[in-house]
Amino acid sequence: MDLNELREDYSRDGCVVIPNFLDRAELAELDARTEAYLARGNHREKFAKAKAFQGTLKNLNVHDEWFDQLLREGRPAQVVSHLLDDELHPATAAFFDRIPGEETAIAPHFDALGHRRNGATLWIALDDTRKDNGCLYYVKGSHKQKYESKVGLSGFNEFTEGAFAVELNPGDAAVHSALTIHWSFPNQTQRSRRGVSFFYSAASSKGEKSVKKP
Ligand SMILES: O=C(O)CCC(=O)C(=O)O
Repeated sequence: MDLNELREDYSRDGCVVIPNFLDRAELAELDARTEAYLARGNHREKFAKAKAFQGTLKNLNVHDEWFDQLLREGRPAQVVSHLLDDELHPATAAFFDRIPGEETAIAPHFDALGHRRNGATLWIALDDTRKDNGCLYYVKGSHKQKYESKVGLSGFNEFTEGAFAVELNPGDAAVHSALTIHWSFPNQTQRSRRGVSFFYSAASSKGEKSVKKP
């Protein structure tokens, strides 16, 4: 991976895809640690009963030292720090499942809601992510525009200028700015679509006012 080229693409588009971010052994470990975390807290049963944001679990780093260390010092932190050209303030490590049979997924939004504007999320695929099983969608260049502070921005879909489906293989990563519009559609297959994300603010944005939460 050519980090300087990635940084140029990231600055221009507000998002980049990094194929083979994890090797097989790293991917197997992330998968096993994630599944162990979910099993310990019976999270899949809780997802089934959740009324909103089914399949979303934040703060893995707060309850599990391995995720905390990866968030703070692992490759996700190194790459995001390079892309932001800054030290980082780690915010959260999160798990995102798109659950077969679900009716809703994650509506268009940007991640800076409730946080500072300058930051980024690195999202790692544990499974194949395709259009039919609820892959992410990014809108290139949207980080340079201003949008209302809410989840569920209207007017975005796969035909929006700059929008593209972030189809990934297990171990690939995608990075989006905290201001880049993204979403996912429901999983219309019986295949799993799991991802783990690492979200950071840029250290130099300390003291900046947070973006108002909806
Ligand atoms: O994984 C998903 O379906 C949505 C992820 C997301 O919204 C995020 O990483 O900020």
